[in-house]
Amino acid sequence: MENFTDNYERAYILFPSLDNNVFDDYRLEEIVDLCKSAGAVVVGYCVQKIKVISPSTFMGLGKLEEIKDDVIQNADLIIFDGALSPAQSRNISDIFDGIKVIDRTGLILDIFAINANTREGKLQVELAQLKYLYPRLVGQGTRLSRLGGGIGTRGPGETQLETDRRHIRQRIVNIEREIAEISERRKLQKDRRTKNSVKTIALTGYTNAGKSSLLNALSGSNVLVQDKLFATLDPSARKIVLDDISIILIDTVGFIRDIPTDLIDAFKSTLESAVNADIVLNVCDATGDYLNQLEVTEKTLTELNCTAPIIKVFNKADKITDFTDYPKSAVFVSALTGLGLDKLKNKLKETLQDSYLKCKISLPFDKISLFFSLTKYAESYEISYTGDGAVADLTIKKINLGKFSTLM
Ligand SMILES: Nc1nc2c(ncn2[C@@H]2O[C@H](COP(=O)(O)OP(=O)(O)OP(=O)(O)O)[C@@H](O)[C@H]2O)c(=O)[nH]1
Ligand SMILES: [Mg+2]
Repeated sequence: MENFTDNYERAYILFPSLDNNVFDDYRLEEIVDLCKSAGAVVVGYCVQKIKVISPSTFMGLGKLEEIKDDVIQNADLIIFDGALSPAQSRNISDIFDGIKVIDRTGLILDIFAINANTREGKLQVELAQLKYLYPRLVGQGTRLSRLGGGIGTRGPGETQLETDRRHIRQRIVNIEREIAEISERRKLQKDRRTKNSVKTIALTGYTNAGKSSLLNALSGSNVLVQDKLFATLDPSARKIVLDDISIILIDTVGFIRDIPTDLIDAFKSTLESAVNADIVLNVCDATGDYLNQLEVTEKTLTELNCTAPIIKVFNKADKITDFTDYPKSAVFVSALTGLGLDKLKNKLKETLQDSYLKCKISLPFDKISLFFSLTKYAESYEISYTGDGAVADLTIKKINLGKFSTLM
């Protein structure tokens, strides 16, 4: 299927095609890209339509027996594009003479472990891995340590894998505490930004859609861009000025369908600071299966309680010639050629202006203390006292209008 060298692990993909997981070219391309990003080369794949999931091996035994010789001869590991229980993964491994079996979550966690750079990023990945491994350690014996390196073994070291579950629980607690501290520090920074009324715009979206490229194109900087899934793990921020408005652009980790929940949980604090931005961009790859990409990102943003206005940005428009079937509300851009960037900037300015409201409220004396308890929801305010109370000049986000309704 592809040239490879001795440095690559040879992966054979098993793809169970269920009603909610129908096999198509995009899915094949995606799982092949995930393998590549983890440093493996795909030597073959097998798709099986599945009506009833086998509790012991997920896919049918007959099918697995059929490909057995091919897999044993040509592959170093099996990548299963789905979620396996620890027992299923052991049983499949046994059919193929003890070959390493990694499921989709294990594969994604592995890529994250390779790409984490900062202390927080590393902690978040370790947390997700430990939560994933924890139930898998029962009755594993030496199995995990026998794997001897490569995909599925990166991240927490061998010694940690071998220690008992209590140790892991303790480590989870410690990591969670440390992440909370880092997140608290970030919150302080954010409060400072809000005070200085710097606006924030988060670039979220499907992995490899071009979020980092767009950050570079908009800010003239040079953050890492790669044709790899999950190249960005640690959020980076860049300042830009649009007319007179100072804006911080935040690049974030990409999303993917069937993203492991442990991973979203582990990255929650970083992601939350992004989705609390003034505007969130849902960047998708206009050359890919963009409807799925939009949906996955929107679903994840909802799970993260994102309340910011979301702008759909279709990147890689330099490769599109027919724009007819795309959603009407989309903004087309190319981070590569600069196409559409002016339009996007205008849209950002409009949305920023639209999302704020200036108003004047008259406050009788008995409402003044209530007003002060609500000022945390205001972007800025000025109060002047009159004979029968006070008048407040407020700038607030439209979404916070309801908070002040008892005063109006
Ligand atoms: N043709 C074309 N390619 C682009 C464009 N923008 C980005 N790319 C390519 O798409 C790939 C992914 O770009 P990134 O900016 O790393 O994507 P990302 O969304 O940050 O990806 P992750 O951080 O891995 O989630 C790279 O190979 C880019 O060169 C574009 O406008 N047009
Ligand atoms: Mg990126």
